[in-house]
Amino acid sequence: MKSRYSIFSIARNAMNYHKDWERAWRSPEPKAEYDAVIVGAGGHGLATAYYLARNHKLANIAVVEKGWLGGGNTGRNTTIIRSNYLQDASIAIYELSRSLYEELSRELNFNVMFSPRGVMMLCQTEHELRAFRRTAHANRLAGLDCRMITPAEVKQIAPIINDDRNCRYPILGAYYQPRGGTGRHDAVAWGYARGADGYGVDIIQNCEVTAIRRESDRVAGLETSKGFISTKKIAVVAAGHVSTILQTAGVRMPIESLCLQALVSEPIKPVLDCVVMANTVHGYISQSDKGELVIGGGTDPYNNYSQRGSFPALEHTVRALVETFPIISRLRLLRMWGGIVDMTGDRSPIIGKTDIEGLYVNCGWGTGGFKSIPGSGFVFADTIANDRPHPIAEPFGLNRFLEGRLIDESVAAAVAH
Ligand code: FAD
Ligand code: PYC
Repeated sequence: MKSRYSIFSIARNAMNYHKDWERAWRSPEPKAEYDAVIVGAGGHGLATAYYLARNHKLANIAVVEKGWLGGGNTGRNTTIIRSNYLQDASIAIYELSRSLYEELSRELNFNVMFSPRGVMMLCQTEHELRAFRRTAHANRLAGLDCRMITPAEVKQIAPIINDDRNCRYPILGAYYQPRGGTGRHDAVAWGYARGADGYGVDIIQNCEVTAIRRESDRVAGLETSKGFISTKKIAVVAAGHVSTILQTAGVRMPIESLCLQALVSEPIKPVLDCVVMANTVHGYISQSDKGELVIGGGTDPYNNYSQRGSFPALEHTVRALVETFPIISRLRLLRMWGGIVDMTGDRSPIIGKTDIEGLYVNCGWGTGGFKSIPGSGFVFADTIANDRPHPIAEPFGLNRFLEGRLIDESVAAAVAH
């Protein structure tokens, strides 16, 4: 178990000039064998490890990561947390996740800076207004706290919005989820890593999985850059790389990998205290605690494995947002980057078992899986521990593509179309 972070531990460590802090997680070498191995130390992999250890008492487990933990999409996203999806199955998992975020800092004894500052999805066409009214009805029927708001309320909540009725895409209203918001992406990864390590989970960084080894229809272990690791349970949670890893076990995934880019401005004084998504013009914006405006747009229009920003995407996103938020035209940009997102055809995740015994997969969160890290880890751990889908995970099985049971979230996922 880890020693607790508290005001007293800060005071105690201050006495020793902060030289004696315990390491947040160890850096172990892989053992020859584990009960279960998770591939990918992003938020989903780390949360899965944490709940496997905490809820299901499985401690002889490892998370293997080819780079550094949280260095994939988890550390590259724009940190929007909301649960306003359209289909019942999606609302269930995203709201489980959002509600776990409410208590996550306390649960992990690590400040994940969950900030329920409100998420607003602008309606800038009649069609969008109708679509979001429908989502709001579906969400309220499922018990979510949300409402449609008028253009005047939009302006009141976000005064920097252009409310000119004669502009190209005037604000006609918005969908509003008051307890949606943001969190600190790195802290979510670090908090789960520290928590999992405290329960004895080995987190092995700089260890690339090169192949899954099978013995007929069951898994035998993993070939990695640090040697072979024997295990009877493998959970692949590798976002945009999931299809190449599963290919080595002969499993073909219905996933496309694309780069999604984002950027931040120079820090400025507080101008925006909620998250605004403007799906018609294809952009979203919030202000970080450091003062930077965090801005993103849509995915690259072609499949690729690039983790970099590009000028065409920058231009497209900023041009789209400038009309709705005129003040950003005068800002300087600080940096931009990209992450490789894993897109399914119905824009919903895949969580569950494969046809190979002991091989589990959690992916397909695409452009929207930061918000789902706690809920996904919770239900996936239960699925692995009990070798059957958790009821909330069940609709998201891989078999839905064979059975034609798609969970269409191409509109609610907003940036994912
Ligand atoms: P990752 O964090 O990518 O982790 C997968 C890990 O697997 C990586 O660390 C990778 O290095 C590792 N890996 C890959 N191959 C191997 C291998 N062979 N061996 C070992 N390890 C391997 N979601 C939201 O909810 N809200 C947002 O505002 C939001 N904004 C986004 C903005 C951008 C620019 C991007 C790129 C994504 C955004 N997302 C957002 C989506 C979200 O970031 C992802 O869905 C989520 O982080 C996925 O987490 P993960 O743990 O599945 O994947
Ligand atoms: O899913 O809310 C989201 C999102 C915002 C930006 C990228 N994804």
